[in-house]
Parts: sequence; C-alpha cells; structure tokens
Amino acid sequence: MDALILVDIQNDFCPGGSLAVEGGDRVVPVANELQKKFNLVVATKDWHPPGHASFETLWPPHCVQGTEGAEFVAALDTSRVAHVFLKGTDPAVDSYSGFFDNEHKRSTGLGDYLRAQGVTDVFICGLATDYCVKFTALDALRLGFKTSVVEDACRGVEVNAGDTARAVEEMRGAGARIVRSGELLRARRDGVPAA
Ligand code: VGL
Ligand code: ZN
Repeated sequence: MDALILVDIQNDFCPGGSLAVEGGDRVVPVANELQKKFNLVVATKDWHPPGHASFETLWPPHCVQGTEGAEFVAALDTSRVAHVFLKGTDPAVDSYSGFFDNEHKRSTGLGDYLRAQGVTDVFICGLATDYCVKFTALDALRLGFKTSVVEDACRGVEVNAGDTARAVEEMRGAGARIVRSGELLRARRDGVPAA
C-alpha cells in the first residue's frame, strides 16, 4: 500500500509568505496531479504557537496557528487528504519531520497512522526540500517505509546555496529513491480514495 505525503504546502512557505521558498507555489499543481494517483493522501502542517522558540533563533515567525500564513495554499486540492498531521506545536522544540519532533521525543501519530492503514511505501513532496521534506524522508526510512521523494514536487529554502542539492544527496544516501513526477504520472493508475 502506497501513500502520498504532502509536506507543509502552506502560505508562509510560498512567495509573499513570511518564510517564502523560491518557487514554493510551483509545487502545488504537481501535488494536485500526483494526488490523483494515490489511494491514500496525507498532509502535514507546520503549526507553531505564537512565540515559538524557533522564531528567536533560526526563523522569522511563520505558520502561526490560526493565521492565514499557516493555511494550506488555496490552490492545493485538499479534497483527497485523509488526515492532516500538525507539527511544531511544542513552544520549545521544533519539528522538521512530519513524524517526530527534532528531539525525537514526541510523535505526531503519522507513523502509526500509516502502519494502521497498511502502508509500506511512502512518496513525499512539498516544502521545504532541505528541512521538512528531508527530515520527513529520513524518519520514514528509519521507520522502515520504502521512501520516494518526488524531487520536482519539492522546493528548498536554500539558507546556504547548495542546501537543496545536498539534501537530495543525503536522502538518496540514506536509501530514498529520488523520482520525478512525470514518471509517476505516466506509470501509475488513478487511485481510488479510501476516504
Ligand atoms: C520548515 C523551517 C522552519 C519547513 C518549517 O517546512 O521546511 N522550515 N519550519
Ligand atoms: Zn517551522
């Protein structure tokens, strides 16, 4: 059983948002097409309380719970999303992965949910390649899921030039398949949503 994971396709990570990823909005049409090929689609949201610890160190305030910036991009088709997993909700600990916080103490429930649905293979797309996509993929591999990252359906923040390319190589090195949306769209039959 395959699942598609949409990582943090939220306004603040798109042009005009507070932590904008260049071309972040361009993943949306690709993610919408990909969703049609899966029986199970889940999504994550970066979902910070106001004053989250990461706002004082690494990042400008972003994806604050209940704000427009934290909403899914309006053009993203969410009609097939079976469940949304929230991350970064602990005021003191950040959470790049959709599965666990950065200290690996708290689970979002995503791993158990996927297992309960019989999922063996996950396909990951979204924002940002060099943070939340990367850590989600590395945790998926660690949890034993066969993991593919749909490279052209992701974009990176590039705090440092080359971060995105390095993240792709790190994911590949850890055992992820790096794939293109075109391959999947050609090879896969349309899915029948379970939800
Ligand atoms: C992200 C930085 C801070 C992401 C989230 O979704 O990649 N990056 N919070
Ligand atoms: Zn965040």
